[in-house]
Amino acid sequence: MAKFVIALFVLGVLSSYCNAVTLDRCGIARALRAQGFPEDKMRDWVCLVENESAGNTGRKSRQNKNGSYDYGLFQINDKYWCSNTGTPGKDCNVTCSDLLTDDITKASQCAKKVFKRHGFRAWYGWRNHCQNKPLPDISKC
Ligand SMILES: *[C@@H]1O[C@H](CO)[C@@H](O)[C@H](O)[C@H]1NC(C)=O
Ligand SMILES: *[C@@H]1O[C@H](CO)[C@@H](O)[C@H](O)[C@H]1NC(C)=O
Ligand SMILES: CC(=O)N[C@H]1CO[C@H](CO)[C@@H](O)[C@@H]1O
Repeated sequence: MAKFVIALFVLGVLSSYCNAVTLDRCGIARALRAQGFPEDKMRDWVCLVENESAGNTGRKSRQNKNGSYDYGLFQINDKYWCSNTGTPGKDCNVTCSDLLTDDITKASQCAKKVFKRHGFRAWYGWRNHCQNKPLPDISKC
């Protein structure tokens, strides 16, 4: 049983890597619009995604100092938000590999939940590169 579960997990991780895409600036903006992110904060979101994952939906971070990892376009942390056990769970009720696919529906819902609770300040990528900084020009997207 354990082997089976591990095999499934490995398959899941592999297939999610295969399905990953890297989005450029306008690709990010279009994908976020399709997920209903509000236009008045779009430049902040695009900046955040560029700095957190460089637009790579399949990005998994290296291990953070506190032992956690960050997943996907929004680099969502597995300490509170996504489950590493293979069954959906934690505050976003998803597996972490759900956050690595090219379908960003779940990752987007989860990011909105993080935002609702903490705002953009939840993301170091935003605090360090976007807050009080010139934001990306998406007027042609
Ligand atoms: C662990 O570190 C990551 C990245 O530095 C951070 O996003 C996360 O909130 C931290 N988790 C805890 C429980 O401190
Ligand atoms: C979590 O998601 C699963 C489907 O992935 C669903 O069946 C379950 O009801 C959800 N649980 C909560 C607490 O929302
Ligand atoms: C490291 C990184 O991705 N930096 C980006 C942060 O955001 C600014 C504004 O969008 C980009 O110009 C940087 O390339």
